[in-house]
Amino acid sequence: MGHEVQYILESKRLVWLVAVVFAVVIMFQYFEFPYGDVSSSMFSVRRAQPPLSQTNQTETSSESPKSPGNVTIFDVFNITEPVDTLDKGNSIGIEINIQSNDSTTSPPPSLSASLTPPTTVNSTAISPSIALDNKTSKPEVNAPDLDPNLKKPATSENNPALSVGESPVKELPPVKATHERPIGDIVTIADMHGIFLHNRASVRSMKPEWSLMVDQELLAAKLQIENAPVNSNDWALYPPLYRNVSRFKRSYELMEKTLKVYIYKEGGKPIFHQPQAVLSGIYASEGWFMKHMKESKHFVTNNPKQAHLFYIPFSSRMLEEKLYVTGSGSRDNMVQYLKDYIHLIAGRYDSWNRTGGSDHFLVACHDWATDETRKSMDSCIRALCNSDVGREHFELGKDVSLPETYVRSTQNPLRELGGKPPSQRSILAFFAGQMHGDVRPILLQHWENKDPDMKIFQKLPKSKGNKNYINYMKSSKYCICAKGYEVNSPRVVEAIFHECVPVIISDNFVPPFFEILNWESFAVFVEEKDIPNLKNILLSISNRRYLVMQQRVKKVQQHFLWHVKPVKYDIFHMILHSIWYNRVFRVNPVS
Ligand SMILES: *[C@@H]1O[C@H](CO)[C@@H](O)[C@H](O)[C@H]1NC(C)=O
Ligand SMILES: *[C@@H]1O[C@H](CO)[C@@H](O)[C@H](O)[C@H]1NC(C)=O
Ligand SMILES: *[C@@H]1O[C@H](CO)[C@@H](O)[C@H](O)[C@H]1NC(C)=O
Ligand SMILES: *[C@@H]1O[C@H](CO)[C@@H](O)[C@H](O)[C@H]1NC(C)=O
Ligand SMILES: *[C@@H]1O[C@H](CO)[C@@H](O)[C@H](O)[C@H]1NC(C)=O
Ligand SMILES: *[C@@H]1O[C@H](CO)[C@@H](O)[C@H](O)[C@H]1NC(C)=O
Ligand SMILES: CC(=O)N[C@H]1CO[C@H](CO)[C@@H](O)[C@@H]1O
Repeated sequence: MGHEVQYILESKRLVWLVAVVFAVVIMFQYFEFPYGDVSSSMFSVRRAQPPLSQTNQTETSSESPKSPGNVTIFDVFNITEPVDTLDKGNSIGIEINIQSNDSTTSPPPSLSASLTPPTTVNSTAISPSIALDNKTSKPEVNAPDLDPNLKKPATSENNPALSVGESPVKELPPVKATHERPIGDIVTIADMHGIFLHNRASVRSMKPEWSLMVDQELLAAKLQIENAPVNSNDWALYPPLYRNVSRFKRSYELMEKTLKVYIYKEGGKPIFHQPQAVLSGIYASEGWFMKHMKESKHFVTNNPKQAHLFYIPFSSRMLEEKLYVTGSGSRDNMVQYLKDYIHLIAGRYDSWNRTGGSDHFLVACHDWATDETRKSMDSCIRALCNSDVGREHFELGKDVSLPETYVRSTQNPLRELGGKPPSQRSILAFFAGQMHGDVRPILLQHWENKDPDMKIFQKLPKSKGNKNYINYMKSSKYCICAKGYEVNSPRVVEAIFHECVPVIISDNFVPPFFEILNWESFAVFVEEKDIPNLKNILLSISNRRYLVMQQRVKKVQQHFLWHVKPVKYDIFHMILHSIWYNRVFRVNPVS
């Protein structure tokens, strides 16, 4: 009970915080920028709220809000390159959609809350770092028995029947009892922007116990990123995809120039140091990252004193594979294993104690990793697929959302890349998957066999190489990425892989590379409660807007691809970059 009260108090603080950030951003935007990327994304999530009456496109931004009294939705279309399929006369830079005060459209709760500061204003109450969940009690171990057959490694190579995004290994029922959140208490992507900015501005790593050169280098990098030259963009980076392309470009350059990573040698195989074990299936991100990191001559240093980051090279998938006692419902031994490891390296190297672990990182894709690493590695930068900012302890601005990628061919991770051109995408929306979690049954209940435009299925029948599933992805306009047991799903990257616009239905999910990418410019976010309106929401997106998003999906694709040998701006470098970026912005040198 006390816990709940605590929780509600936290929520109020958050709402107020978001209000403050919102107001500041609006003012900033209003006075400084014709089109601020932050505020546009803060608003544009509401695009998903149907029914919206959209005005015709307007040539100028003169219809900016004169007061926050009327909710305005900005939608920035800055098409710097011609989009072949767009009508020629319409290549304007900015499109403004104004949300009418249509009585059927009640303002979304969090938005109206943002606009009306709560009377219980207490700025001292804002906690320095917002981690929404406050699990004071140990997660209750209360797992349904797991089918041992479901625990075989997800090697699609030898199991062609294994369905994309439907790996039986993947979505094991949660071991912990779910922490029920009050209804409606969700963190939307707009809220996430606010939390991120707040944490960025206010949360620092522990001050190092003693100073090293690397601290100065990081500080210098931070200054250079903050003062990144504008208009020196790389042709390979399409500005609308990014929160701030200039900063990203500068930060990426500095990473290439500066970053050194020390990889601990300790740790036995196969849990540590054996990436080959996890190169296919839905946890492949952690395996591929480990492989590329260990093979990198460019980034790896053998001198801990020269390292800006320290990698803890374990696989959360192998941890589960080797240590989880089927049917036990307990993760205690896995948690202990990691704790012992940290104890070992903290005793052997002074690097851990110097910063309390805040320059250490891990990359883990198993659902359980978020919880397993919560205690012993809380100070580390954790790249996690299960990036749940609601139920799990995922700290925006410190932790990194790791893309979950389903790799079918270890030899050729790019097999089946791409999809049909927009004009040949005849299906409005597609989903197929097992009924994991509580969102998918609702999706199916509303849309399975209800509407010919909505291809919403349970698990598809087996087909060789999963052709059936892939063909749907290649020929649909929108691919529905509904959460399973946890917020993450390989569908998000699969959709991008097949050039299908992702529709993310997973409240509290922090999408990959959140620090860098302006997700709302190429993906649609639909709140779980809006599933009944899904079709209207999708139909309310104009064809023009769809074409723009689809083109952006193609442009952002490079950041989500694994290559046998890493290439610039690919997923390996993006993961490393997000870790670097969070390290740089939290640097706290000895004064
Ligand atoms: C809000 O919109 C209404 C109609 O849409 C308009 O009459 C009113 O003047 C607007 N208020 C402000 C402050 O812009
Ligand atoms: C579009 O963005 C480019 C830079 O990204 C800028 O130079 C140009 O003025 C923008 N166009 C519009 C119409 O805002
Ligand atoms: C603000 O909150 C702090 C602690 O929560 C409390 O001590 C203080 O009295 C509050 N101030 C106001 C003005 O509410
Ligand atoms: C989390 O709960 C603990 C114990 O109740 C409390 O001391 C702590 O302040 C809480 N943290 C937040 C952020 O509410
Ligand atoms: C991007 O960041 C640079 C460097 O901090 C800044 O000068 C520029 O105004 C930012 N651009 C936008 C659109 O916020
Ligand atoms: C780091 O701190 C721990 C706990 O204080 C201590 O046991 C350990 O010996 C320290 N490590 C080193 C290398 O001094
Ligand atoms: C180009 C365009 O979308 N025009 C529309 C503007 O709005 C009117 C009424 O809302 C429509 O009838 C036009 O088709």
